[in-house]
Amino acid sequence: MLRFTTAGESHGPALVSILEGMPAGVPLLAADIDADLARRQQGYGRGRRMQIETDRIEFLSGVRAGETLGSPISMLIRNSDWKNWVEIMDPAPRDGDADGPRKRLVTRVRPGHADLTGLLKYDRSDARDILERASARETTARVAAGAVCRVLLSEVGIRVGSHLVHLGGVDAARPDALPVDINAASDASPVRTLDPAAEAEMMARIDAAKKDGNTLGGICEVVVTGLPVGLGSHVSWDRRLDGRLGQAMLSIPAVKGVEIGLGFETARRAGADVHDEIEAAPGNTRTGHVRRRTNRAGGTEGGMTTGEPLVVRVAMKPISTLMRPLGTVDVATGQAASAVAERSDVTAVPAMGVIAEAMAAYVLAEALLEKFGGDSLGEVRRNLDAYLARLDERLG
Ligand code: EPS
Repeated sequence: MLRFTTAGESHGPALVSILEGMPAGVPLLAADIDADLARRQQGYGRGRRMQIETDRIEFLSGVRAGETLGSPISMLIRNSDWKNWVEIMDPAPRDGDADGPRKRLVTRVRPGHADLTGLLKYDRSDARDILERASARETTARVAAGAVCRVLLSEVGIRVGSHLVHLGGVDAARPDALPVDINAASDASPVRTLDPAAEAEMMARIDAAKKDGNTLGGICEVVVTGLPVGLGSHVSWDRRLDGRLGQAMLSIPAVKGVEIGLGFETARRAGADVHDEIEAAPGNTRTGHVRRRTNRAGGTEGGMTTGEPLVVRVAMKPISTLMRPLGTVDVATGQAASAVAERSDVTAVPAMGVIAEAMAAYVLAEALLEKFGGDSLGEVRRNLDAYLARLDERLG
């Protein structure tokens, strides 16, 4: 089984990402991962923190001479901001300090944030004990794990990209034909959209929100091409790929909605305007030598990939740290108060697209290894090739 875990607080010394179950022999350089970390740091509307950090991984295990070993891959990403937070985040008690063991207590909990619920659940009096881990800083470590998965997928011809389709009330027009290299096009936009007119309007909305002390959400679309038919399974609820993608996407901080293909729109249409008619397409091995005339399903049927592009849309709410704070209760006094207004971003939707790519890459790498798994990349390739050869025999 492929699995990963992350550790680390936003203003602690470092983040850690451990990915277990990657086969041996996958070519892997730190630069492959750093490229995705840098992409995640981009995006118009980010705050000052991103100027402090230059995220890079250090391999601690699992890679030798530019190849995976099949052992757990552990990666360290240092927080440059740690040096400014040592006193506040010191793991050792500072009982001798004049203002006690905790500095800069957060008690004016933010509506919409994990602050209040986490504080009650974990029985803490300082919301920093919650917010440091709830922070989207953690997604750096996810992107590191996802970047390794992306390399495995690319070795077998699967490509993961994303672009923004909505930000802060502005819809982007989706081009009829997406570019082959979606990320080369979307990364060139400060808001990672493929619609230049929408880009200008989105940036204007971000400027206005910033001036207003407000924040903005949005929607990204992840598109995966080159998938073979049959990843995931219809046989059990927890093997259905749609459900696994949904869980992965909804686990991203501030994500509130996921659609596959037409998503919610399918409920409004009659069947003839929803289901994708099938026709023969000799030579399309990965779909089983057929083609859908449309791809409203977004690349899955029965919880399995069809071989058509996988299209997943992910909706993010506005960040809950507002510079013009909302009303709350100060948990230290029980009195009405304005929520804490710590440094933050106006929007992080462009970054969320990169994080959603990472989560998709992880889920798909796991499903790939379930079906074609082996201890080495060569064995995975042989298993995949044998399956594709069988598809050629059937309808090819
Ligand atoms: C975040 C608040 C900001 C963001 C941070 C997420 O950080 P800070 O409190 O240090 O200003 O920049 O995002 C990251 C650090 C990151 O790497 O994406 C929050 O409260 O979630």
